[in-house]
Amino acid sequence: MDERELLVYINGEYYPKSEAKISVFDHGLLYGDGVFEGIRAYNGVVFKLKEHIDRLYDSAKSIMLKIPLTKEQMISAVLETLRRNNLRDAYIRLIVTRGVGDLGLDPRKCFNPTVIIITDTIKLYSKEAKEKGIRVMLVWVRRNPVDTTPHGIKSLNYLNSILGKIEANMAGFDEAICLDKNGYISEGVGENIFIVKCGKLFTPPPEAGILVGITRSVVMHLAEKLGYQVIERNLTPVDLFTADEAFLTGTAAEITPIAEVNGRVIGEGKPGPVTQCLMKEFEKLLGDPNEGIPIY
Ligand code: PXG
Repeated sequence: MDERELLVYINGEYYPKSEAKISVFDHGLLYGDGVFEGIRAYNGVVFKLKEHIDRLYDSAKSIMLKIPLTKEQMISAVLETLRRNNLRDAYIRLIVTRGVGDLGLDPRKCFNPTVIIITDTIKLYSKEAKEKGIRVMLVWVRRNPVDTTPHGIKSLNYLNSILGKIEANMAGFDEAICLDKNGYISEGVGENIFIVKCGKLFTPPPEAGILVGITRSVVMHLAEKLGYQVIERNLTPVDLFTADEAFLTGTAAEITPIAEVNGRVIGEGKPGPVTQCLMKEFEKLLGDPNEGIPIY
């Protein structure tokens, strides 16, 4: 074993990255039958860890997957994985699959869920994206409606997002924005969206097929604390084209300004004052022990 290799938690054991493997009969692989969370640690504090764990267990409950650890045990396992890897700033991927079964899709054949905790050091969005804003594209693929495989369950089925991402990649855009089945703005492929109009914030409601992001909730509270009105309502593509400002939120994206949508310049084509103010205030929360759980 290479001593510098990161350790990955699988079902209570720690494996060096190159030996961290699961069965090809795992239904997470065969059917996307499982749930996950993407979490970050900043300066020794896992940001909103409890909220992410709650969402993981809610996702698991929705698909009738019983996680074989209590929430407290799961939190301890995440912190222990970070400590074993000596990480203070990290990206954490927590995955629970249905586990090993046979080649039929019946989940009753899977007796032991697979629990995986990966901790790594990836930088997810560029400094330039934050400073200049990104160019996004409204894509043809509609967000899964709430009565299909909804994004409210953070499951291993991300093909809907990947199709959106491919369209944006092919057309040379930085990110994709998806519409819901009624043609309203839903979300990015792994981010929520906000617009600013006349000093008020607007963001699509859960009915638009979104994942109710933890960053979205943090930003909504932050904005209200700063005196901005925040309104959850359906937004049309025209609302987005004509916004004064727009930005994405997410664990990876944090707050990322949008400069352009399908060729329409948003506002001045650079991060606007409300977005900049929120970015600055958001930054202050990162690494604050009151905003998460300390690793050490
Ligand atoms: N919508 C979807 C569909 C997501 O997957 C968000 C919104 C934002 O939610 P949070 O809770 O993170 O504010 C997500 C989150 C990645 C990556 O590697 C994606 C997410 C989280 C972390 C990493 O692309 N998606």
